Formats: sequence, C-alpha cells, structure tokens
Amino acid sequence: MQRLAFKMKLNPGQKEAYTKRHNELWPELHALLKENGVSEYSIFLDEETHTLFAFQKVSGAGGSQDLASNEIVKKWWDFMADIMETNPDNSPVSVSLEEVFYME
Ligand code: RM4
Repeated sequence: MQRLAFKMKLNPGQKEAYTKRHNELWPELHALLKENGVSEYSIFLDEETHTLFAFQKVSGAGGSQDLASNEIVKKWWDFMADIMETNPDNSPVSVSLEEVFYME
C-alpha cells in the first residue's frame, strides 16, 4: 500500500460548490476508485491560496489521477471543470507532492 498526495487549484469562491459536489460523489466514480485500489482519499482546502491538497492510499499501479482514460473519470472532470484549474482536456491541474514525514 502506497501513500500518494497531490495538489490542485480551486477557483475562488467555489468552496461550497466543491464540497457539495464531493458530498454527492457519483456512486460509479466511488466504485471505480475503490476497484482501482484507491482508499482513505481525503481532500483538504487552503482557503488562503485556494489550493486543494489530496491524500490517498493506493494498492495498485497508480492513483485517482492516473485514471484519465476512464469515461466516468472524464465525465467527472468535465463536470468539475467550471470550478477548478484544469488542463485543456478538463483534467484538473495536479501537482504531485513528496512525502517528507510519516508516522504510523
Ligand atoms: C477531485 C478531482 C479528482 C477526483 C476527485 C474525486 O475534484 O476531480 O481527480 O479523483 O475529485
């Protein structure tokens, strides 16, 4: 099991919309993430910089951001694109973070 973290950027003023959409995460996306070995997936917001910090445990080859070829993920990214910083294909701009500390 590997721990992954990455950051993304939320558009200013979109905290409520982002939270609501994630509280209503599509069951098919939830199932896909679990099927691909993603668990303990948290996203935190730094309201000062609008930076989203995502943490997840992964048991497979990659994490949530490595599922870009999946239609459900592409549909979700299209759905979220209006409130986040995205690449031309609507995938969220995601920057991997290095783990510098871990305590069991
Ligand atoms: C995030 C972003 C990620 C996705 C989660 C569920 O806003 O779209 O790629 O894995 O939502």
